[in-house]
Amino acid sequence: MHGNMNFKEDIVAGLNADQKYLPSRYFYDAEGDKIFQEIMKMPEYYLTKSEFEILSTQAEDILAAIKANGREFDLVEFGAGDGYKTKILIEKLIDAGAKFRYIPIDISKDVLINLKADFQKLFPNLEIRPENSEYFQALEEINNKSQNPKVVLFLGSSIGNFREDSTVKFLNGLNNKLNKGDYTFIGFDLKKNPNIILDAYNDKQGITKAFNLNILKRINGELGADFNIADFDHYPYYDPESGFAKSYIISLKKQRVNIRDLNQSFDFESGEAIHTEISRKYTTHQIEVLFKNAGFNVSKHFYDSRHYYVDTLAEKI
Ligand code: AVI
Repeated sequence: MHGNMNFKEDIVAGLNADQKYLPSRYFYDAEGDKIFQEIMKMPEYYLTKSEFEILSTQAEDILAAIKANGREFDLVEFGAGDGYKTKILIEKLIDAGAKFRYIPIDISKDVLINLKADFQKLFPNLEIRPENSEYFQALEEINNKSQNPKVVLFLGSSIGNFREDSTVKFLNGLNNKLNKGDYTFIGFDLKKNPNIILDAYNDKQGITKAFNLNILKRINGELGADFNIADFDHYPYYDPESGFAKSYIISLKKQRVNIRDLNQSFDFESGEAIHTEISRKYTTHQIEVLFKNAGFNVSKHFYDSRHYYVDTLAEKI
């Protein structure tokens, strides 16, 4: 994920704040990754299904909009993960006759090793050049090594997990590392019936609850804390005005938690909330303003058939 990975410092800062918070990027340890796979399969979690539909049915249109004109391009992916959605896009792009190299970027070496092995089996003729570094640093490396035009993928509505200032910083930073005529292709979750959105973060089986509370388990395991997970609940909330879906962890009683490696204990009131995640939902207009302010020209929006989700292709001008 994006940003510095300073687990201990970030946990200290978050739990000492007046309004306690824990950054959602720490959801994703091995267990969190597994739970997220389960989330993507849930009937309520429409985001993955919507994006999958877009990539599998509109790859030819996406390729046409990229205007590569038969030139080879570098398909760069931020936070590739297991490549579940990228697989379908790559398959369809190959079918449509696109010439490209695939450059997945991830800060996890393991992710890249698995991804490369997996994709090489599936696409033996595809050139795969993983970059194991921070996103923008990797773009610099790519610029040094390749003259090809770039298409930078940032799928899955991951951009929705950034705070507003980080979103602007991210798009400006991305623009800065691209050359004129390069593209970015970013997945955004759209505003829709708030009940549909809330259900996606409040599944009946409790999978999202386990995902949210996993961060406490992680603090127990990595920093020697004694959070009793059963004394905390998951509370998702969606505000249709701002488009912010927020997740909280709620303390179910007045309690004190010790974190051995910090030499500190933390008090929780009964009902006290720890903010863990934001998942922002956008209108098409808001997306256009975001891109315009960061120096991009929106080429095309690719919607799923229900208009729940959009992948927007934008060109650096
Ligand atoms: C990874 N990210 C886009 C997911 C989301 O929808 O914000 C993470 C997630 N949180 C709860 N469910 C899924």
